[in-house]
Amino acid sequence: MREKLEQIKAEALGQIEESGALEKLNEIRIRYLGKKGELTQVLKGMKDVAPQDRPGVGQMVNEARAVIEDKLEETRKRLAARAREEQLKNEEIDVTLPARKMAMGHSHPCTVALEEVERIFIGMGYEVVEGPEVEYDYYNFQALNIPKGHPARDEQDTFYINDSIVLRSQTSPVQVRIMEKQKPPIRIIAPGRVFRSDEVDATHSPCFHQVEGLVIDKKVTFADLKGTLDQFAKELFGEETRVKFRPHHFPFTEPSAEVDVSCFKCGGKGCRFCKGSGWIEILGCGMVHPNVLKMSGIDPEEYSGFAFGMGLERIALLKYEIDDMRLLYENDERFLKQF
Ligand code: 2NL
Repeated sequence: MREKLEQIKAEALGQIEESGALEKLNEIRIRYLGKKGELTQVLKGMKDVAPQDRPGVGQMVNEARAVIEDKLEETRKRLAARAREEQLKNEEIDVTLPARKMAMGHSHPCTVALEEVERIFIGMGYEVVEGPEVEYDYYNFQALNIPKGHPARDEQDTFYINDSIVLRSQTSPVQVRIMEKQKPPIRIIAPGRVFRSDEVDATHSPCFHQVEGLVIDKKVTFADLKGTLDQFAKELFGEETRVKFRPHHFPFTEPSAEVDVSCFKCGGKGCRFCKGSGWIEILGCGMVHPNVLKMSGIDPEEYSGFAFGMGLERIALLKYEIDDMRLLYENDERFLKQF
């Protein structure tokens, strides 16, 4: 038995010595130390050993195993170090190669348009305010002179959460909340997401963005409104831009108007972009209705104000000459990275 073990040990050590490759080492480990390996076979033959000799043989097997394991480990380390050295010698790193380009994101065209609008109004002394997207019917409609049963409520095709709560269909409720809280003068813009139950097409989406503005002070007139929006249009579309106020109706302003700007493509002569008219509609506005002031606790005898509202997507589409709103929402990088 002893000779047999010595023989196995010598054989194993010899093979390890000659192995020369890491993969070979594993084969050797299995051959000698594995479940069906040579040393295990010896242990299985223990039943033929005289009982008094068994402890001695067991100890010899363990010693042989330890010696083989040590040799395996030592050889593994040596071979691994050699392989690494080889690799370092053969691999060339060209530090002069140009770096891989980083994929850089940038702002969405709507964000760029919003920041531009904000910059212009902040420059005129306005403050940017935000408010809830889920709103009470009271702030979205009633406080804006749109009582229950008013046709404007159907027109707007609102998402109702329940009888008294809606997804806001405009950002005016943000401004109503400010009027309730803050004594004039008020000079704010309220940008944000709004919701209407519209079918998706080139110019509609059930969720889009608005920027509304509100100014309230003593002796604010329609002339202030005109001057403000004239300045805004010039900053947004260019110094040569002219504005035109067309009479309109909104329940929350009186008088009300829609505002067109002279086409910045053709200068007003008429082209495909402005559909031949020379004008492009950009927003709605008016003098805040006395009922609206009263409901929020502002005395219409003492104060007056103007308000306006624009669709942000519409501004972005115009600015970047995009002809379909859906492109703004599809998040196709090939489209977005053009702006
Ligand atoms: C449009 C027109 C408008 C307003 C919004 C407003 C807000 C308050 C009081 C009075 Cl708190 N008016 N907002 C006024 C006129 C027009 O939006 O076409 N928006 C896309």
